Amino acid sequence: MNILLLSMPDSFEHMPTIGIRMPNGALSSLAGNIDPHHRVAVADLILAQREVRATVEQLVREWQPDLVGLSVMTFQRGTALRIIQLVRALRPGVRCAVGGYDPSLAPEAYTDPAGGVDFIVRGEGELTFCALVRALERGHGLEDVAGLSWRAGDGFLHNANRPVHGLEDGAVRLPNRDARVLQGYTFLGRPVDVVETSRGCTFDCSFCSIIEMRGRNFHTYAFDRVLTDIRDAREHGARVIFLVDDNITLNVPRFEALCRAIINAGLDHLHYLVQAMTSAIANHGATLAPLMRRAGFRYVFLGIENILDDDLQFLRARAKNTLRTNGRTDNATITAIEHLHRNGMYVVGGLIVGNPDDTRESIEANLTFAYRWVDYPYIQHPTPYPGTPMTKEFRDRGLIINERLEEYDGTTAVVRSEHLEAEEIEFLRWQAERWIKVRHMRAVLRYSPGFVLRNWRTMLGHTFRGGSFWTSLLRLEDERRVFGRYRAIREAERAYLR
Ligand code: B12
Ligand code: SF4
Repeated sequence: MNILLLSMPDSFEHMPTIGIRMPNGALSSLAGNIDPHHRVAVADLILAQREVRATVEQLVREWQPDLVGLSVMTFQRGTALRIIQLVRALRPGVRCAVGGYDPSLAPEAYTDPAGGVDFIVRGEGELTFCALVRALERGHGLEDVAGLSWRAGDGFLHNANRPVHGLEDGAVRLPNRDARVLQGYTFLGRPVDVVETSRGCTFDCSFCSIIEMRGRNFHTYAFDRVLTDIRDAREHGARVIFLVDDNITLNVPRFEALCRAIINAGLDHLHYLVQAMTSAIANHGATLAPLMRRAGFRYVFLGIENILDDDLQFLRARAKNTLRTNGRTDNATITAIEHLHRNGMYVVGGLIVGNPDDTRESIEANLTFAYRWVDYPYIQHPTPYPGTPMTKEFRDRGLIINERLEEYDGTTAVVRSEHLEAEEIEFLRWQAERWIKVRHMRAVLRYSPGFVLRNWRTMLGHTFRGGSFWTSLLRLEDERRVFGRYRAIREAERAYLR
């Protein structure tokens, strides 16, 4: 069978494609887990963001797919459905499957017969997709494929859920990177790849989709497998590895052992990026942070979420931001950042502003904090993704003001607070964080001089689109007018499939 797997081209504000284009880890993992006699191609459309139509046309012509699979986040839903229409027009007999967070958490959005979706893979995909492909190939019924929803006539049947898979038994095989057919993955000019060492998390932050997706659990791959995967990524050209685990810092002794394993395996010449909890770094940073640095970690995404206690309570993120000292508990953020900085790592600061009770002052307190402490801002607005507890609260309080899902990209404020309009919240964030990004360019210059010398104009242009660095610096133009133009540009950018 010919199978074409696609990830969506839609990107968001903090990942300008000039500097960051990551492979989608799900697709290469799916490709590695179907039977090897199938012909499979993986195409990350982020690599062809401005030529989506031409790229899809060419891929369909070249691969003549019998089955197309799309990986979809909520803000990418519209693009995914448009791509399915295009694929169907090009190849009428093709069958289309969708998977990932959005189809798993909002399957009803994909069941309209006009949408063109034949199969929805809910939750973890490797075993379900493999079983689906086998059943299609052999002409078997689909009733027994756990985790699958499928079109039957004009309706959709939803099979039982597939239990979350323990990764320890080796049933999920390594990703197949040879299946990738587009080139150009980059992290600030260095080739990048993604590797998983674990899945799941036992916390229950109210904004996070993961709990609804897979429940509260944590499963790990054996280190041998992880190191083989890293070597494979390196052999495919990667010099930077993003460990995409949901929460690798859930088990700190294991994470420390992983750092040692990376060093002992001689894989510490690569650079690593990772997401971490502030409490884990703050409470264990004295030993963990030096080890991370020795293993090659350079950028750490810290889930700070908010520096104010009331907001942390709303986000249910207090426990993971707690520092314990002599029986006292404090906010862990500054201690965590200090450990990372002392060991030469950059902090990507994940903050969420615009929560229901936020005022101008509470948002400004977070932005000022980010300016003081964070190297690169990853400041977002709370976004009501399907199935999260936070979504229910925003809906119950009547605070959702925008239902256009393509704008649910994290940096468009689609909810207001009790005290501020959504647009004002977004303006405050936009206005503040451009300067943190500009400041970080010096560090990027040290990290990747050639890349910055080639691209600094485009990078600056992206950060200040709608206006310009100089007019903003010298305050030559009304910031609100520039913000209006920025929003118009952003809106136009979202038409990925022209
Ligand atoms: C790593 C990661 C990223 C990386 C992405 C790297 C990459 N290119 O893949 C970065 C940092 C770039 C990123 C950015 C964003 N992310 Co992100 N990210 C994650 C994270 C931590 C892990 C995803 C991952 O790779 N897992 C490993 C793979 C193997 O698992 P998987 O993706 O779940 O795929 C499995 C199944 O879903 C399924 N599957 C997936 N696709 C398909 C397709 C088919 C055909 C089939 C059959 C099955 C299938 O099978 C896979 C294997 O089991 C998750 C979850 C979390 N804890 O926060 C969030 C998450 C996916 N991100 C999310 C979001 C919203 C974003 C952003 C918009 C920013 C933001 N607001 O947080 C941006 C947008 C990215 C962009 N395109 O510009 C949301 C999605 C919510 C939703 N309902 O859509 C999540 C769930 C976090 C959350 N907020 O709850 N992200
Ligand atoms: S700690 Fe991270 S992965 Fe776990 S529930 Fe919270 S945001 Fe999600």
